[in-house]
Amino acid sequence: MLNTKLKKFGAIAGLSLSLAVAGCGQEEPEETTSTDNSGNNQTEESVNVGEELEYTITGIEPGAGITQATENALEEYENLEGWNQETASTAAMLTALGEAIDNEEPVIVAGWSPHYMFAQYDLKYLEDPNEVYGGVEIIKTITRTGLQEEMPEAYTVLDRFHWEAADMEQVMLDAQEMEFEEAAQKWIDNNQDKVTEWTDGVGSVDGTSIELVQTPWDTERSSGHVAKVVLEQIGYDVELTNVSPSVAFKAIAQGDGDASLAPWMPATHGDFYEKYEGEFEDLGENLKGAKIGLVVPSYMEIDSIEDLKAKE
Ligand code: PBE
Repeated sequence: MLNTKLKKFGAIAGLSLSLAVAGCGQEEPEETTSTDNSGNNQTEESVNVGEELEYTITGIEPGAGITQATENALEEYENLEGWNQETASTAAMLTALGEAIDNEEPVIVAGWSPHYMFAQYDLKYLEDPNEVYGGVEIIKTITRTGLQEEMPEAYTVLDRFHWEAADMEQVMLDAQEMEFEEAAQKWIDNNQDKVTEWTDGVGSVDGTSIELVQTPWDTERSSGHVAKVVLEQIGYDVELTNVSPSVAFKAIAQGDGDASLAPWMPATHGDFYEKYEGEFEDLGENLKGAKIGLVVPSYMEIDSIEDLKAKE
């Protein structure tokens, strides 16, 4: 299923489908590119990946769900003994990934899809036999309790809001060249049939304020801005707030925010979901077929987290 979604992205982005397949880690490992005369065989090279990387995985923001998942992976995989995660920002991770690829060097990053990194580079997810990163993730919509009674129009639209990974990817791609608001408007203009399904029979309101809480990644900026524009079309005054995932759940649980389209489940934000369960309303998925995990360039010979070697 994920494969199909990624393939669609490949098609939309006008890029080779093999990129999408590589993104799922199903490509055969490539031949060694090493040309030295040391007689290194593949096994020895895999051993050296840890040394070359100084046993470091390049993570993203400290508050991301995937950052915690990577900490869990470092605990759960015995072969990751002595490894650590370096956190900074998504931008820094993408820079490190791009630089490593420019130099054909090894790199291991915390990655996720939908994301244009899979269209831009030839990448693969490392297999995760312990399922620390879950399998396939979904993205959910949650609201504060009481929203249905107080803002039934918004509630209905948010409840109906669902789209495909390819839709989100289109907004993410366009937002590379324009503001998210414009990219969202463009998607809405091109997908009137879907938007009409969400708004069909919903009455308009007169400037009621509503606050959507999102997390600061392009995936959620996309869904957040599309929801904002659609709600504005029916008369809401929409504020979009960017916070970390834990704060997003807390804000909705406390009623400080009205709704969020940002929770990734079950693995990415499962801990936050459980912490506040019962204090918010779960409107179900708004997107299927997301994924998080450790991502490497396809030219690396490792295929699984278990191929990494513990620090001696
Ligand atoms: N992400 C993108 C977020 C959720 C959306 C996977 C980087 C996270 O890990 O919290």
